[in-house]
Amino acid sequence: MPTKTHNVTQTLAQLGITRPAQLAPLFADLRAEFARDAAAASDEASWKAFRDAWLGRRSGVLTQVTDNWLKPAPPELKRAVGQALNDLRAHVEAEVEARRAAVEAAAAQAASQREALDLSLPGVRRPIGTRHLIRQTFEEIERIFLSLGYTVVEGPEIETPYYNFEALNIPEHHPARDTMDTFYLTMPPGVPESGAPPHLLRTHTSPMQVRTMEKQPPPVRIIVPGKVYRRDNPDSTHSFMFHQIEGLAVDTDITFCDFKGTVEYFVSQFFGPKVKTRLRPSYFPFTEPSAEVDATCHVCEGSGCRICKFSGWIELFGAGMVDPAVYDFVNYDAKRLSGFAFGLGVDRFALLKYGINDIQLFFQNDARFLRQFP
Ligand code: 2NL
Repeated sequence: MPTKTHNVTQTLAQLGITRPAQLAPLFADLRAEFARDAAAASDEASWKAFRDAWLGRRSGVLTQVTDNWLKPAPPELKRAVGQALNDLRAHVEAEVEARRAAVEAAAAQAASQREALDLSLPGVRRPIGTRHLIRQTFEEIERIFLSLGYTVVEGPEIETPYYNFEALNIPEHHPARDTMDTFYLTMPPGVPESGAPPHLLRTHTSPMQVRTMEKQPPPVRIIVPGKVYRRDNPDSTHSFMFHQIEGLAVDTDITFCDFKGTVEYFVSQFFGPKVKTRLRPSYFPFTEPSAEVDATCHVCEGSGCRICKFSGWIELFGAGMVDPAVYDFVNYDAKRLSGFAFGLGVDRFALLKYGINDIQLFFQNDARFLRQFP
């Protein structure tokens, strides 16, 4: 900042100046010093010090020139000193302001450089996931039934024995319960519901079909996708949790022909037009008659291979005409109504369609497996 070398602390008399002509070099020196100070004011802090040093009311250079040079000047110098001081003041004020603008502009320029976006940098690529193959298979099946006028219904995975078993014509001690053993949730002692029949994890999505019939009058055309549970040990074809879609169509004039036609249409839409179906007699407590739906082996097209154990056929799912006993549970008129129902394993459908040999792959979430089904 302003060096102490300038002589503004002395009067003109002390400086030996007596004639107006001597003033020019004196003020020229001051301007030269001012120019050096101005050049050094390169940021906001040094600019403020520079401004105060020259324009400060108390002890700025201009104040000192006024107090020490102008005020005590003899009459013959006063006019010339006043004139020179005015010129100097105008110059200093203009230059201080110009420096302020320059310092601000430099700061803004530095900031914009610091904060500049480098548009040539590569972006952050976030890998976009895909729907799990089970989800994709759900959607493929749902799309086929939606095109036939069915509605998709979902419901709870925790159910009561009534909706999972009794209302489906599976009373306690019925042997069908052995193949549908599941997980029971016992309420801790003290919880209001303890002592009441325990809740369980549903073994099929049929409970939601029962609930739908309880709520709405016929006709009914629904499919119910969802997670189901069984007390199974995991292996390449079993899991204690798997995925099911059940279907139900109930109306006043639904026949076995409607059942067969729907099944054939669905299978050919899902597996392709080459695949043929057959119905094999079976048994479920909730359908009568009951059937297993088989399809010609998609690998050998029916000629026999290792996949179909040389039978030419692959078992797809179970189905049948709804047992009248089920209608009684939901207060439907069993004499007037008829319908069919089916239940299929989504995991099994995905295994068959995509040639996968281990159901556990669906639950391990190994990206190397999942990425094969984008
Ligand atoms: C299977 C195949 C099936 C049903 C599920 C059903 C539902 C109602 C009434 C009658 Cl509300 N049936 N569902 C029918 C046949 C087969 O699932 O292998 N289940 C053990």
